[in-house]
Amino acid sequence: MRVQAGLLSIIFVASLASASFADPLKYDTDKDGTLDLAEMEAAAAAAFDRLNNDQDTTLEYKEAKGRLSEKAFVAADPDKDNSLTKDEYIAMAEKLFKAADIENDGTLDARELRSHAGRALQRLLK
Ligand SMILES: [Ca+2]
Ligand SMILES: [Ca+2]
Ligand SMILES: [Ca+2]
Ligand SMILES: [Ca+2]
Repeated sequence: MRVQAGLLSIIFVASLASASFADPLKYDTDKDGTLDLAEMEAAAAAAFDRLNNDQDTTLEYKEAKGRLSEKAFVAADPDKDNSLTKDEYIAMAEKLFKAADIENDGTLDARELRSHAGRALQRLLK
């Protein structure tokens, strides 16, 4: 049992490591080394369409599962209809973008994308 638990924790650590080494700038479509707001919004809109399995106009919690916590989902849903429109999804991504933009220069570099807010943002763009 002890050996198995040790092995599991190694697998867990390995998967965390590979997640943090994923290219944080893959949404940098103009390849200038930073993610600007337009690039982020395009990535968020594309992610919304990918996640929206039933092809309606909103994302339900089960469709968004794994991308954001239940608390974040509620915070992103100001009209409290238990679903996120594309505008609500992008507005939430914008908030994280601004929180991650530590230098406040309107773009996110690789270091800012690795911040807590930057990583939360990346989960929304996947
Ligand atoms: Ca860019
Ligand atoms: Ca839906
Ligand atoms: Ca809503
Ligand atoms: Ca910045």
